[in-house]
Amino acid sequence: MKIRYRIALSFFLTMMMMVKANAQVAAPKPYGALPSERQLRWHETEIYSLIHYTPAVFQNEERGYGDADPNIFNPTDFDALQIAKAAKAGGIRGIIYVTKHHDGFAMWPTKTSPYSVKASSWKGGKGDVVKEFQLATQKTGLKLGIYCSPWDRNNLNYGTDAYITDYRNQLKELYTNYGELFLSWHDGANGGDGYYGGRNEVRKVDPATYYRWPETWETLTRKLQPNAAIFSDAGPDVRWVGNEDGYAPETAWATITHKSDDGRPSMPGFTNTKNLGSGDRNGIRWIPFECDVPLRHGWFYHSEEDSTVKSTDKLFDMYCSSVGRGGCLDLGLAPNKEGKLHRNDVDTLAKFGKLIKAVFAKNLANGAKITLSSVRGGDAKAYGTENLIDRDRYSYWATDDGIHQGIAELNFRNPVTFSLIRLRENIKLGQRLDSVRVDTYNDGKWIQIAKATSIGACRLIQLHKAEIADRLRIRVYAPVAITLSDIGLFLEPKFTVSN
Ligand code: FUL
Repeated sequence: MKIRYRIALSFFLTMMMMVKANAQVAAPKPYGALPSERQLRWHETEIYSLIHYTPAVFQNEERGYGDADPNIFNPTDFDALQIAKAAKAGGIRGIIYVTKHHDGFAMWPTKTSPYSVKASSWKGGKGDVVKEFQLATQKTGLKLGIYCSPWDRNNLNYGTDAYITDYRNQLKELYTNYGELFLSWHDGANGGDGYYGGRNEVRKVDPATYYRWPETWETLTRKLQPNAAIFSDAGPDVRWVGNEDGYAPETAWATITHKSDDGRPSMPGFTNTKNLGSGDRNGIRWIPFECDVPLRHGWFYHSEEDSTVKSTDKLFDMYCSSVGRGGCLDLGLAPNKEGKLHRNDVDTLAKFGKLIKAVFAKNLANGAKITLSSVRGGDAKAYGTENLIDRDRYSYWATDDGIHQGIAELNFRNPVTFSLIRLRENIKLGQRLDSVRVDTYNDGKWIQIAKATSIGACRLIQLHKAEIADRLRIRVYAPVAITLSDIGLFLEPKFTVSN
């Protein structure tokens, strides 16, 4: 009996699967450059934090020269968990620890250089800050990434091949001993004055060739950390937005065609920065941007900057102009000499986290009856309205191949009040949409209240005032079949206060 029942059940399930497979109209062909799996995971991360904590804090500097006595690094109560918990409360999903800044001091006991935590009296030379961040991220469920500065103002060999060997060995240690990394962060600081083993001189390198980045990434990063996205101004997975203010331009495509000024391939610190922010419509590579900005004035802690912690309103604005323009927000955190985040930073992060939760708690579009101008192959289940309001970033509304414009109309039983519109594309199918227009229906006519280009992974349109509507339409335009994954309408708490 039992067996017969099982056979019947599996027959039924197989039939159901076949029916479903037959009913499904083929998905639209992907358009243009596409994100890799590791880039998809990166997009989903949305907010992460670069953490600067090296001897520079104890010198009250933003850039150590490379000659600090290792004993200067001596936090009285370093607490990676306090930092990770505060970050998590702020809605941050990953941290990137600066394992070595330009001063060359390694925050883990590297075998490549005597200039590291091993040489300090902190924890009797047995400490490992990178390990402590790894454990703290594991406990709090955050992702971990690393930044190991290629410019090293301490190393005698900086500028020669011998240093590249050291640098690669440093990456190897970091890629091997600290678990899975979500991001390998690289910048374009390429030499200048420094201690350099006591030579105290200026060293310049050719940024296009010195580091041999493609080889490093291929032989180390991709092999040892295949899921880590690689960030630098030139990509290859994530590009710099071109400023450290936390804002992407209004139009910012995830695709870009990089150029360097002299025609050689672009490298970190050797990229034409003109289109870093905007990207290029139909650019040849999918290299979305991150907006890096410190929570306080500087990247490192300075007590005199305790009052410069950004306000939650400012942070929310930056969130809308980074994540809300299809990128990620990389919010710099700066632990103090004690080894913790100052209470001003902790409080602000907590408030910001609460604000984000409150804003996105309720998608008002959920209450709407949605009508679509057309649905791909008439297959409402696969490509219809439900896909627009579920929480799945990759389910979507689609039109037939020949249809390059579409309208989604939302009708509400009672008028809704909103101040923020969220749209997403299913980026697995590329960045298809050219533009979008949003209208509300008032006094017998449609009135345009917002428009945007570059939608991508996420587009937040801040209206800066509350709109009230019982009918709203979203018009989308593309050079290929329309696809749209998400419609969200939200109200920022500041607009709920009625006078
Ligand atoms: C830059 C560095 O020069 C700064 O010191 C800081 O680390 C910032 C995040 O990246 O390239």
